[in-house]
Amino acid sequence: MKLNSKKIIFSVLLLGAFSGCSALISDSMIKGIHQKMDTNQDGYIDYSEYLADSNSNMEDVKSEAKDREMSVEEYQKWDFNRADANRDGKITPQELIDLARREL
Ligand SMILES: [Ca+2]
Ligand SMILES: [Ca+2]
Repeated sequence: MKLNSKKIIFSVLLLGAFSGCSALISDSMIKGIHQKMDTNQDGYIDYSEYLADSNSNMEDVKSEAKDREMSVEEYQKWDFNRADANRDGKITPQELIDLARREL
């Protein structure tokens, strides 16, 4: 399947937990993905947790970064900030749900 821009969050932020069928994503599924990425289970995804997930999908991250003419590092910061709507350095389940609703 060719990735399109609307699938980017799931190809990068959520890949591994998920494969396609964005129309079927429910809030509870997004919460489940959030829980999986929140490895220390404090209720937030911080940048290091995001990076751990992102770095495990490096081939996809590289191609997404290349499409945007960004370095991998720039792309990861941009991608994290996109989800972190209030810029407090932590992604809440609600921020992830809002992002999915916005981008899908
Ligand atoms: Ca956490
Ligand atoms: Ca936040």
